[in-house]
Amino acid sequence: MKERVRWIFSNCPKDIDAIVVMNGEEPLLDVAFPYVTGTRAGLFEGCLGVITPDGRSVIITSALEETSARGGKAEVLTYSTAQDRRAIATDLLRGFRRIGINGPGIVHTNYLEVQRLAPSAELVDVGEGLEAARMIKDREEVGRIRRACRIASRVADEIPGMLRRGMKEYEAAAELDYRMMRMGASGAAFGTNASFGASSAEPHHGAEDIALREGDTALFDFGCKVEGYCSDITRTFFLGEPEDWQRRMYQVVAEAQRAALGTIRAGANGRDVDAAARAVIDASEFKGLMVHSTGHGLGLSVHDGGRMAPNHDLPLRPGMVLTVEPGVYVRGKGGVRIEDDVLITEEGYEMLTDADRTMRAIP
Ligand SMILES: [Mn+2]
Repeated sequence: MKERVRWIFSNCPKDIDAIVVMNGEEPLLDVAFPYVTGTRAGLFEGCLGVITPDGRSVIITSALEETSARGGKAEVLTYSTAQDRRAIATDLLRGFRRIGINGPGIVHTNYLEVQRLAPSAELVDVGEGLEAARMIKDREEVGRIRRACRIASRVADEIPGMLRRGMKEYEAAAELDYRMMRMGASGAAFGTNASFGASSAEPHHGAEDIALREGDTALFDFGCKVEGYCSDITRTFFLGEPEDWQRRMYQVVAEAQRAALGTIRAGANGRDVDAAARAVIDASEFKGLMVHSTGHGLGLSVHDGGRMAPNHDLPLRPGMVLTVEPGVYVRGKGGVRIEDDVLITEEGYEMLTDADRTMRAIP
């Protein structure tokens, strides 16, 4: 944990005396909280996580979550009353002149609370530093993502055998979530997307009361969490023999993904990976129909900082985990996306999701 804490401070302005993270009420939990405290379970609503540049990591918690807190890697200070909590926190924060807070993750009332607990300190938003630190995963983080990717991949491979004509999108989504949890995931990483027919042309469709029909393009974008860490995969299938345009759409997207993967290595830039994928699509009859970026960072959050997009500077470094997900969307008809998760290495990348990605027609 000391190494993690020092790594965080090395990504933040030099003159920060401490960083304080706080969760709001669920679902307004800050993923920086488990990151800086090393906790795996617990909500810690209203608790304080405090780290200092010497590598110290402390959780101030009530007895309610003391056991969860002790399962993590931080020192635990337990309070019994609100007065007690204030005394412990004030004491811990005393003497700090500049305290970092995670701007994108802290709710307003908690921000005011930190200011009350350390009235003479200046609060500095270190959100960018925390995000930069989180972009590079350590071995333990990669291990959790790897397990989440393995589960999502096995479930992706089960989809062809699971699909039935007339099945509703929400039934398929529920089935995917259930199967991921049966394999040990703590839950879905985000609202599972099962899109049939025209729905598959909406990149962020959810799962609705729409039935699977002959000739449909069926797109599934889903992932799970393992000890807080996410996977994110997309596979697209065809119900019955695909028409020529569907077949072409799949071939072009698959080629775009191969082109993107071919450029990935430490030292490359995310915008060039994006350009490689986009060039394949824009040279085809589907020109201009990839309406999103090629990939994004993945970790404690599904969009964990960093994007591979046009004109977006993202130097790739070993330890980053990114999605590679080109897609083509023909409005009103259907879309194809193929998404995998990769770990950037010195030599290139390691594919973390290994589900079959050949074109599959469901008979
Ligand atoms: Mn996805």
